[in-house]
Amino acid sequence: LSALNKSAPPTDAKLDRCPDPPPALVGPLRIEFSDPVSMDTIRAENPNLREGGRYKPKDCIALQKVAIIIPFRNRDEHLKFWLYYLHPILQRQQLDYGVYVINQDGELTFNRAKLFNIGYVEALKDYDYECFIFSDVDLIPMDDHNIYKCSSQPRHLSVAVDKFGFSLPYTQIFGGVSALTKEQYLHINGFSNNYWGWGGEDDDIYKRLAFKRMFISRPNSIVGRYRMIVHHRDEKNEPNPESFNNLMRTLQTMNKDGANSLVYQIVRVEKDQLYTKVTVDVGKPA
Ligand code: NAG
Repeated sequence: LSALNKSAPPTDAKLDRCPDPPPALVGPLRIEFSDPVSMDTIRAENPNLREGGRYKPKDCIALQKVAIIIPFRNRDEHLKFWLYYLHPILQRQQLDYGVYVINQDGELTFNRAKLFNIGYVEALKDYDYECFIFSDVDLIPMDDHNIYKCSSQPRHLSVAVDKFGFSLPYTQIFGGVSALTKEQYLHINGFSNNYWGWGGEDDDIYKRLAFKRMFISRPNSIVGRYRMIVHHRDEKNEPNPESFNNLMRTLQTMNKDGANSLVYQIVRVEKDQLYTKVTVDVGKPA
């Protein structure tokens, strides 16, 4: 028996927790979108990913298990840049992570926050994630010290986007890229399912957090720099005329509109080396 024990391969239990901060970070990154990248190139450059866009460090135990949730429709070119830039960063950050692209099926009005709620549920079917990064597909961090993990307070990561002159457009903004632990997410009953079209759903999340007496943590505006891929407003994602009305009622509606009222249909689930893509029917405005 003791001979057997000696030859047993090392198990996870023998690994230490990964160091904080991660030792392989490089700092500022050059991000550009002039040359298109191919999926095969990205796959070849990320040989350590497992099916579904999953990764965990080999030599240490990751500090957090992180699901990255990307709401999506018809943005394949953006997704390629996102995967090309983010996978190497996330591996240097030594996270135990998975990438979930939540693809809204059909041509009806887009619903970003509902896609986030769906991503939360679908990711937890795979793994015991404890941190959720909610990210637009067109935002790429310019410094790998901007760690894609959660904090003791909800965290807003995209603090200095080039589109807004590398500064916050207003202090309560929670859109772009943000991070909530499972507990923080559940404490606010997830996000509203009732914001159809562009705008306001992120302000609703901010209000939920504020009503629950949480505050926003952020990296500084150097580490928090981002590039946004320039694009036109998508069809069927027009500015939502209801959003200001909805935002007046967040306090009254948040306990019945959110994670506890989420209804959707799965159309298909695809596992690629670089991501898990869940195509869903989110329905339409009531
Ligand atoms: C605000 C939008 C918000 C968006 C931000 C930055 C509303 C009520 N709020 O005006 O969703 O993230 O601009 O573009 O539309």
